[in-house]
Amino acid sequence: MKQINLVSAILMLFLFTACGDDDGDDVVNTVISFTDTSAIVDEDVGTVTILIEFSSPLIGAGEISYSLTGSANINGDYTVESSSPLVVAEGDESTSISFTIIDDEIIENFDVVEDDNDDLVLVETSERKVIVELTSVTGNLQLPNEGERIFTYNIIDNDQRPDSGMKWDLAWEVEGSMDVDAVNLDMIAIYDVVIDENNTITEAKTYTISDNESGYESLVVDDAAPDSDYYVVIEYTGGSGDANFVFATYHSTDPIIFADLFTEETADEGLVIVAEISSKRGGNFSRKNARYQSVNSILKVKKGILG
Ligand SMILES: [Ca+2]
Ligand SMILES: [Ca+2]
Ligand SMILES: [Ca+2]
Repeated sequence: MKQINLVSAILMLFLFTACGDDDGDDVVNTVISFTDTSAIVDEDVGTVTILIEFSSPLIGAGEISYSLTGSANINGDYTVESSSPLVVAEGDESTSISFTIIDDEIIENFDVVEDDNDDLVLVETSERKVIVELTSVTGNLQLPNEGERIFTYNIIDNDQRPDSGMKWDLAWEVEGSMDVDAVNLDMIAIYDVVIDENNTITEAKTYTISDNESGYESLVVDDAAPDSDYYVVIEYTGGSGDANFVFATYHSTDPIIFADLFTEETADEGLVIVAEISSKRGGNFSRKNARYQSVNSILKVKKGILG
């Protein structure tokens, strides 16, 4: 009895394997491909879609994984509307990946990169890129040839310096994350500031706050604002990780831009960064060469003063 069972089992296994082979010969792999390899879009374009075409209707279900890299940042420059992996079904002949480009108020002419010494340096650039790469598939799907797996979006900025007043922009990247919302920075313009002997701001009036829950921050102090010295303060209000930020001042003169690091440790100590002090008298603004220009010199702010 035992022997017959074993023979049957071997026979069954043989038949099963043979059937499997036959089926395999009938299944044609569906090769996926981008219809284009790149696109240039304006910052206010809204939602954009990348089409992925199939070489034949898909047999069985499958998944397509993709990665996102490039100088543009998730939730700073664009939001992702399609999750990775994309799930596709029997009979599908195409699928797509969608993004919404964020029409922010940031003037984007610079990118921050690390040089050979791991220092942050500014590089002039007129575009931000979203690089989409098809990385893996399941089921009967097949990736295109190497070199045909990448789609690049170039986002063209649409923001300009104001004709009058002062404008400050704050953008950042979070170390180890593509998502800028891993850290929530806010920016506040305060004036009539009183600083005590402990380097602590004990009194201040708030002129304006930029406190988006998602993405970057931008402020304007216009000609009609009260005459005073304006302190532009960066506050780390949530999240975790170290943020490499770019702070830009746009006056009537050339922009002044610097990059620095707002560490989680600094935030944990309850410290804010006074990124700039500018004197405003009527329509005249002058940037003070203050001691608080860099992260290395940090003012404390008494709790409850800001906001
Ligand atoms: Ca814009
Ligand atoms: Ca912009
Ligand atoms: Ca914010």
